[in-house]
Amino acid sequence: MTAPLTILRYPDPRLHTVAKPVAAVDERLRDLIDRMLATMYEAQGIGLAATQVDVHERLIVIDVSEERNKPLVLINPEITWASPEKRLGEEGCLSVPGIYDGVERSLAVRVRALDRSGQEQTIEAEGLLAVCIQHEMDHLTGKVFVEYLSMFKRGRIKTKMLKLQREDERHAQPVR
Ligand code: GNR
Ligand code: NI
Repeated sequence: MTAPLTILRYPDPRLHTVAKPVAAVDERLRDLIDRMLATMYEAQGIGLAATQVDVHERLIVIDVSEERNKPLVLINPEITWASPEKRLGEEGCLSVPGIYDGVERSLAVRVRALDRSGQEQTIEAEGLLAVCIQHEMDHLTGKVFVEYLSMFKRGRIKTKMLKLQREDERHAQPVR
């Protein structure tokens, strides 16, 4: 059984936690990976960082394939190179549902990480994968993409998210 996890929503302060390195690639970690993948696929996202499910370890899952069948697992990822050339692209985040805005990112990155068997892998990425890797790496250091936007836009987003949250709570009254 791979039960999906709850995704933290901005402005939850736990999204600003800095993740610690994963200590061991073991059964516990592989179970967490499977649950994160299930969570990402269910939410129809292209990536998910452990921070978003309130686990503060350096772990990311990604799938940018159309067919949703090419999972990438990055454990203790480090960006070893980022192209100086940048590009403004539209981003969204499962922790900030319904909000999309432009963020400048490196066009290409090289990332070194362990895979789910604990083997070191190096990934060279460009396009959507490069954007996604940079977005997920930010989550691991407690950064959400809206922090790149103006204070004005961020304030508006925060208000909208809190309102949405209150509405959710109102609709989720237990039946008695
Ligand atoms: O599903 C997601 N889509 C997306 C689109 C553009 C740039 C980044 C992303 S990542 C996001 C999933 C997510 O919130 N990952 O942290
Ligand atoms: Ni995100």
